[in-house]
Amino acid sequence: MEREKALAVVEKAITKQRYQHTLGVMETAISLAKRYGADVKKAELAAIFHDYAKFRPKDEMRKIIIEQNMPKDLLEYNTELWHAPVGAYLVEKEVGISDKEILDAIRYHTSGRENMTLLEKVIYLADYIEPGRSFPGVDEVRELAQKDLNEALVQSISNTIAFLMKKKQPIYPETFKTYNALVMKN
Ligand code: DGI
Ligand code: FE
Ligand code: FE
Ligand code: FE
Repeated sequence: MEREKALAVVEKAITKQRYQHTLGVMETAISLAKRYGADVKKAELAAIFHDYAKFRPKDEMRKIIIEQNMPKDLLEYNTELWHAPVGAYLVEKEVGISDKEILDAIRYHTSGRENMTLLEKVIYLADYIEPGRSFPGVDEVRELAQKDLNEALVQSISNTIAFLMKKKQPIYPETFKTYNALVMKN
């Protein structure tokens, strides 16, 4: 699918502000893909659609998680986690993208997972460091992203976990698994 077509589709599904974020993720993902040798076209499409389901009604997302046999523990954790796997499902069903690598990059963009592919890492990181983000510590991750993809990823996941813990939010086990897998490899 061409970029312009993809952007037109996603623009209708999300808010203006989220669309600006999406453009930032797209540019950042393309640049990271070039730097680290990921498929640039797949990175572009995965970035464009990564937050496709962000504004779906919770009831619709809950139904899809149950009916499509997605991990049931998702339902016990923050609803913010849902748009990633539900997005992968809807992008295939409604947009017609069937490339598994692209769909997995969408599916795991919020929690990550053990043994992430290069494309999944690129999308996870692009989502965290796109120019519109202003998390504490994001500039450090931006600098790391120029040097070492895995180092940058560890730092971004560590920041996210620390942020959630500070707010006394539950941490989805997959998020911890992602973190452990990355630090145990280093
Ligand atoms: O959709 P975005 O805002 O671009 O970013 P995202 O999909 O990476 O994350 C969405 C939200 O999910 C963000 O506010 C942090 C939250 N989140 C990520 N991992 C976990 C989590 N929330 C909980 N409770 N547990 C997690 O493991
Ligand atoms: Fe997201
Ligand atoms: Fe993220
Ligand atoms: Fe995002």
